[in-house]
Amino acid sequence: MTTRNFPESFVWGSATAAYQIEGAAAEDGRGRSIWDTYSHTPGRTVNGDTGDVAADHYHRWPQDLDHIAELGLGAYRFSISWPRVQPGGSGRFNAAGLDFYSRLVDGLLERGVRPVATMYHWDLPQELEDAGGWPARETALRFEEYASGIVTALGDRVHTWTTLNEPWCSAYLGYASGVHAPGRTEPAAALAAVHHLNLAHGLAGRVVRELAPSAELSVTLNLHVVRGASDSAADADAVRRIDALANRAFLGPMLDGEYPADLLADTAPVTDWSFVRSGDEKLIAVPLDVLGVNYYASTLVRAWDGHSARSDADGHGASAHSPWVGADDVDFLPQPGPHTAMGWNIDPPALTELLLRLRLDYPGQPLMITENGAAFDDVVSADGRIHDDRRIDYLRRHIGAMADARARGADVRGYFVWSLLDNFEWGYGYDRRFGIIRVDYDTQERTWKDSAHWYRHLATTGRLDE
Ligand code: IFM
Repeated sequence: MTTRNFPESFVWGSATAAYQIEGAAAEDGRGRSIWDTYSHTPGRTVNGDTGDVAADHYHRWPQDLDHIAELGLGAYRFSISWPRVQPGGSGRFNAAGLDFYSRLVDGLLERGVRPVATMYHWDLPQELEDAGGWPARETALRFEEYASGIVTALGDRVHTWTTLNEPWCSAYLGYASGVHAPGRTEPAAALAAVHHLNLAHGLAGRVVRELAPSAELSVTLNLHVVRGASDSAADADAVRRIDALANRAFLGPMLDGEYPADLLADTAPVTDWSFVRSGDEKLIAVPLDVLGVNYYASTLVRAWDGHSARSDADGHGASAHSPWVGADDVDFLPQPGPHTAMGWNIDPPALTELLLRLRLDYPGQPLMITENGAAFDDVVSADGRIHDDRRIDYLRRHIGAMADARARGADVRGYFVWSLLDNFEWGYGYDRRFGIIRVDYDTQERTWKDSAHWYRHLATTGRLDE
C-alpha cells in the first residue's frame, strides 16, 4: 500500500443541486421550472419520477449540514433554485426563498464549512422557457438580474460563486437531443443556447465582481476527454470536432475571449452564429478565480463512413436526436468495462490527461474538481450497512489520478464528491444512486455508506491510501 498526502490547504467537499435534493416544489412561493414541467410529462423520466419531494432537503437541511460537518468537509457545493428565489424569472424576488438560502449559508458558516453556490444547475423558470428559453438572448439578461438579486442577498458570505453548472448539458441535452428539460430537439437552437449560456456566465460574473468583490468567481464545465479509435487523420478530425462542440465552445469564449474558428466552420450548415454580437465574447471572458471541472467518464469516437453500422454509444440517454450538433459524421463507440450503473466507462487516467491539458492550455488557471463520483446499485446488507466497495474504488482511483496531475504541475485546489446524498438523477429519476449517504425515499432516513466513512478518513487526514 502506498499513501499520498494532500496539503492542509486542499479543499475536500461534496456537491448537490437544488432540484435534485430539495423537494418542497410548491412551498413558500416557489415558482415552476422547466424540470417541474419536464418530469411531470409522461414518458420523460424513469418511473415518472419528479423532484416534488426528492430528498426533502428543504426541510431537513440542518441535519444534512450536520452530516457535512461530521464528514469533516471543508466546503459544500449547492445550487440556488432560480424559481424559488425569483418565481417567474424576472422582477420580484421571493423573500421566503432567499431566506432559505440565507439560513443554509449561515448554517454552513456556523459549522466551519465554506459555501460554494452555483447560480444555475438547470432549473430555468418555466416562464422564461415559454418566452424562448436559452436560445433567446433575453434569458441571459434575466439571468443577470437574478444574479444581482442573489449576490445582493448572500453577498460575501458565499465563498465561491459558480455561475453555471455544465452548460453543455443545458444546451445540447436540453435543446438538441431533448433528454433533458425542456426536451426540445432543435439543433440550431442548441447552438444559440450555448452562446446565451456563455453570455449569462459573463454577465453574472461581472455582477459578482461588482457586488461581492471578495468572493471567488468560478464556472463548472463537464469537459470531455475525447479519444480517437485509430491514428487515422479522419478519426483525429472526429476528435477535433467533438472537442470543439464539447469543450472549446465554452473554454474558447470564457478563457480565450473568442469562439474557435473551427467550431464556427463545422457548424456553419446549422447556424451562422449571428446571435453573437460585437462585444459579447469580451464580456464572457471575465477572469475566473477557479475553473470547476466535472469528470465521470471518457469518450471514444471515430469518423463515420456514411454506410457502416453506427454505435452511437455516447452514453447520454436514448434519443433519436443527437446532442452533437453538426457532427453526424462522427460515431461514438462503446468503451470497455467495467462500467458504472449509468453505463459510463471507468477511466481514471483520462482525468489526469484532462487536468494536464488544462494546465498546458491555461497556465496559471487554478482548477477544482467540482464533481466526480459514481452510481452503483447499492445493496443494504443484513447489518444495515451499505458496503459500496466499487464506489470507494472509483473514488480512490480518480482521486489518485487527480494527485498524479497535481504531481505533474496541475494546480488543482479541491475535490467535491458527487454526491453528498442519493438524489433525483434527472431522466433516470431515483433509479440511480450517486450519494455517499443513502436516502431511503420512503422514510427519508439517511445512512452513511462505507464510501462516506472512507471519504471522511481522507478529508480529515489528507491521506490517500492506495
Ligand atoms: O447528477 C448529475 C449532476 O446534476 C450534474 N453532473 C452529473 C451528475 C451525474 O449525472
